[in-house]
Amino acid sequence: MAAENPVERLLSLKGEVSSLPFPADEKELDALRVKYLGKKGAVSVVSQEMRHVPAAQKPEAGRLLQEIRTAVEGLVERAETEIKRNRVLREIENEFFDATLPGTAPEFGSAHPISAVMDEIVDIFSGMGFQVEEGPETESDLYNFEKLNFPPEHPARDMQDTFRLTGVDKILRTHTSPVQIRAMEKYGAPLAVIAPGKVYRCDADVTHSPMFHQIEGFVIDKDITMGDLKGTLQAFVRRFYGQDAKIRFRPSFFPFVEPGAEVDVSCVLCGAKGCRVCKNSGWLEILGAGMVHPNVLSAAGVDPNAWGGFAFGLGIERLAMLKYGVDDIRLFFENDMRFLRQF
Ligand code: FA5
Repeated sequence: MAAENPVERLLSLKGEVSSLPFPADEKELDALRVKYLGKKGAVSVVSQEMRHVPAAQKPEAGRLLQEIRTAVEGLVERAETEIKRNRVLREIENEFFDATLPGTAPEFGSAHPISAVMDEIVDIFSGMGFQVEEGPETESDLYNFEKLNFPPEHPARDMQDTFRLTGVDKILRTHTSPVQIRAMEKYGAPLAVIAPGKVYRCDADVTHSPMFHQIEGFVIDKDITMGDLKGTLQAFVRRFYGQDAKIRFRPSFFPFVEPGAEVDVSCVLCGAKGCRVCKNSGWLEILGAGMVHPNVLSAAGVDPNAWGGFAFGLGIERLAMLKYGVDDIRLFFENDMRFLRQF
């Protein structure tokens, strides 16, 4: 441009650009883009040469350059839109759509057996007058252990292999019993509560899973006896497994009850004759229970001299295993459709 009159050169480029044909397809559009806007394209070249334009002609040259650039960019943009629109129209024309073809039927799902068993148990206890409460799955040591009468450093804490969270002073709750404290603190006495939920323990084999479900149940009132506990559990088991189901209490220890018991149900799969699931004993342990310890009532702000109560904690997977004859707890969590479809 330095040799020619720059303004004339720009004027001729402007003339050329204003009569450019409209690109018919992507190939022509690309060629146009490269020819004018590419690194070595006409517009780029004249832009670089602007520095050689004499000062007096600079304003005129700058304006012309801007007009040229706007014209080319505008053409490219209109061509892009038009070409894209034509492509879509062609696709629609070529597409065949038969609205009379049958659709794909959606697969019907059903509740997971653990959810179904939980719902059924909650229904049974709701019918007896228990209210449903929930508590947090990440718990403090205070609610999971201390207020439940587990003294600090007491070996009873080892009974429940605890997952501790790093960086915060929290654990994953090992049982639903902390909801006893939370509910008593919230409502006081008298009270009848069931608390379903997930619990976690570092434990895994055919009858133990690191995440499993419990339902806590407890009643706080005046003159509550072990007979009330037994009657409530017997009524529940009959509703859940049928009229022939029996329960038996075995003495056991939990720091938050006194006396404490483990409760077995007669094996409904073999009619208590002995089978693989009940390990030929005719009985299967399904829950822990007992009379609420006075220290627990005090820790939750309930006067142990005025009130008493019973509590129990059911393992849902165990109840489901017995109900459906499942002999490996892990089947519930593997999500194998061949297993789940049976329910
Ligand atoms: C407790 O968790 C007590 N909180 C229960 C309780 C509540 C006692 C109120 C007294 C009063 P335990 O650790 O035994 O107790 O667990 C209760 C039930 O959960 C067991 O009977 C069993 O059915 C189930 N269970 C325990 N560990 C596992 C596990 N790893 N996987 C699946 N089920 C389990």
